[in-house]
Amino acid sequence: FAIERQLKRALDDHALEVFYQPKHNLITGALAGAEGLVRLRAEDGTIIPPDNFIPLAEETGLIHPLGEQVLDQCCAAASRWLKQGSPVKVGVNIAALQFSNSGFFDTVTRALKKYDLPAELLELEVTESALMHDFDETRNILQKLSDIGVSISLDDFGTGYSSLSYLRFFPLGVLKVDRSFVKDMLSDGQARSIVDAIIHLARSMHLELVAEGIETKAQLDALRDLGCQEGQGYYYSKPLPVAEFESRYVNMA
Ligand code: G
Ligand code: G
Ligand code: NA
Ligand code: MN
Repeated sequence: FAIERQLKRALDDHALEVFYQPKHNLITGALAGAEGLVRLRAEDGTIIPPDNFIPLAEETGLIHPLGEQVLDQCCAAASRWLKQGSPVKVGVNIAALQFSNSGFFDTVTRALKKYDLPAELLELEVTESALMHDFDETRNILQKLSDIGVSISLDDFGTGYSSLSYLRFFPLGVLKVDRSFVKDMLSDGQARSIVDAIIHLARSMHLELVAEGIETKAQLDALRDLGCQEGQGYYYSKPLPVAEFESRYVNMA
């Protein structure tokens, strides 16, 4: 109850925070994008992580205003960075239920317009379970978003229960290799083989590939050797408060 009350208050006050984790080009080290990750600040100032309130938001319907506010903040940030001379593509996590809202497409286009953000600088990160929700309706919405230039990435790839036919059915632009494979790939040949296979799959289907959860130089080197071009993880940076992300990555010239 305490968390629900604090979440409602944060939504009323538009006080949710979004942290940003950089995505990097693994070859050059250059910034390749950012993922927005929502945070709730408790009354005592501590940060409540999303695993503690996203499920609650889904049960109570608060996921809809939450999703809109996160999208709004991410578009505002990307637009500000663009105006400062740093185009950074921002990834926003979308919960399954958000697709069941018939206004979702309009919500996205309204946010782009509000901040004059080119659709190419927005990526929506969806999980396989989100896609399993309402197959045809979800595809229609994603197709319309893809048609206007928004890219769709499949998050936590390899861990869901879906089949590879999803890759044909949905208009995907990016696969994100789940961090469990990256975590184990140096000690477990099977995890390494799976990463290798996903890299080949992405390349032959002309999908971008992002490795998640890179924590060590050895993992970075192994991913690079296998031909992976982009990634994110604690090795580069944990998710950062927006001011810190800007001071580290955004050119203020
Ligand atoms: O930031 P952290 O690694 O603690 O995120 C935990 C989980 O919460 C991840 O699965 C992430 O995708 C999810 N998450 C973070 N921000 C959002 C958000 O804005 N919307 C939704 N639906 N999920 C989010
Ligand atoms: O489900 P999704 O991929 O959106 O989850 C992102 C989550 O992963 C966030 O909670 C983020 O804090 C976390 N994360 C980001 N980089 C790393 C990492 O290198 N190691 C671990 N263990 N978690 C990470
Ligand atoms: Na994500
Ligand atoms: Mn993920």
